[in-house]
Amino acid sequence: LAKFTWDDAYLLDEQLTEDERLIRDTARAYAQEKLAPRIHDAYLDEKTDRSIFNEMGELGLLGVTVPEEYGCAGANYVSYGLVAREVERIDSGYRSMMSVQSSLVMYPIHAYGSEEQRRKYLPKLGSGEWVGCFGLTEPDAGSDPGGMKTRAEKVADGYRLTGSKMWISNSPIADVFVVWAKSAAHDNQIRGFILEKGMKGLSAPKIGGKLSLRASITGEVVMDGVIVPEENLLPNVSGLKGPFGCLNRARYGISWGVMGAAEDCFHRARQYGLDRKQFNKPLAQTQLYQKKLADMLTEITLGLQGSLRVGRLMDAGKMAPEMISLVKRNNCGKALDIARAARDMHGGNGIQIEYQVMRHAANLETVNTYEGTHDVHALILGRAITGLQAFF
Ligand code: TGC
Ligand code: FAD
Repeated sequence: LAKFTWDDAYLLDEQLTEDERLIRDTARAYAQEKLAPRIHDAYLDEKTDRSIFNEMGELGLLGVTVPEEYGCAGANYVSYGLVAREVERIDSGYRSMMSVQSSLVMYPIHAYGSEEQRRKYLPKLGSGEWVGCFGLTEPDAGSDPGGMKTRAEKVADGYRLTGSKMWISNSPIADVFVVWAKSAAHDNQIRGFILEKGMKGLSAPKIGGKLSLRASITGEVVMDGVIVPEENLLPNVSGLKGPFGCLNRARYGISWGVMGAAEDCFHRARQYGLDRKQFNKPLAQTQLYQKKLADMLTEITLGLQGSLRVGRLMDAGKMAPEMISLVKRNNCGKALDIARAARDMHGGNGIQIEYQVMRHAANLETVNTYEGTHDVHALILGRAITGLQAFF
């Protein structure tokens, strides 16, 4: 009989290639040594450390799936997921910074951009010299991005963009803005545009007062007649499938990331239960405590296997978006449950920043909402199951 390993129940490690383990180990060492010591203050002070992009870039952790000819790692989607898991083990906000840059900014420039755009933007985004953001959501168009009001009108040599985007990760510190707008010159189809900091009429005020994801800066993107040159239009995609193609990658990464946060909560709850005694015995020696730990381990193990399977299918070119909805929805919901349970299992200490679990729980509230809410992914799956769409 094999020996059971409580922290890797289905031997995930063994299912990875040598290269995947190498990237995972790089991300883990960085996250533990450089990110973990910063999160306490960053979270309490609501401060985003810009240099994290440079550090991640130096280690090749930005745009890991973008080919090497653009200065990136050219790794597979399983590797990308493993990076997300290690970074989010520390904090969902740090993973957010990484995944927006990788999946929502570098991916569309690589997948839909011209060769000139790729050469101009990808190396600097990959190194962290430039920070990117992705503007899809608007104040009145969240779950329904097709209802966006941002408009692009044709003008001499380019387009004039007018509108505003809401809840945009990284925007106040961004150099590069991938923005989606309805373009009058293209039958009102949604098109992608690359905007740059400093363009006249472009601003990105910070959204303050967040009680979640406080280490990752979020803002608006306000476009007051911004003139964008023709060469900044993403030429190779049109319609909602453009932004959704990016979201597929980011949502998949999130499915791994949230399992990292859940693992951190599970490990902390286990250790807390072993260390703390009530009624003359460790909390971990009570049936209720053990049941909670068993539930956590079960969901984490199954969730990670689900993400690995979807990653393998993506790498084999066999991904359907519904596969991603399933694992994004399941893993976010389960991670949130696990973080809330871990908070409870820490008793009063659970509300303290030092014990980390309430920070994860607060973060996971956002992660369960962004990139398609838990319920929106249920409706995507419901549509695939029944052939009937229930959005409107
Ligand atoms: P629908 O009619 O379903 O589709 C319109 C067109 O898009 C295509 N499509 C996809 N293509 C690729 N991948 C997918 N996942 C796709 N889903 C749809 C579809 O084939 C169609 O193409 P065509 O050629 O026929 O026009 O569109 P709908 O308007 O009915 O959509 C409904 C719904 C709910 C599925 C969709 O709007 C949705 O997913 N809403 C959620 C919005 C969302 O996820 N927003 C995320 C914003 S970005 C963000 O949150 C970043 S946070 C990141 C961080 O900080 O980490
Ligand atoms: P709504 O769409 O108004 O939803 C509110 C509630 O109604 C939810 O429970 C939802 O499930 C439910 N609902 C909606 N439609 C239906 C329906 N048809 N049937 C049943 N229930 C429904 N966006 C970007 O473009 N780029 C970013 O970088 C980005 N970063 C973000 C960072 C943070 C911190 C946050 C909080 C959000 C971010 N977002 C970003 C926006 C995010 O994607 C949206 O918040 C999300 O898609 C939900 O949209 P909404 O907030 O407008 O909620």
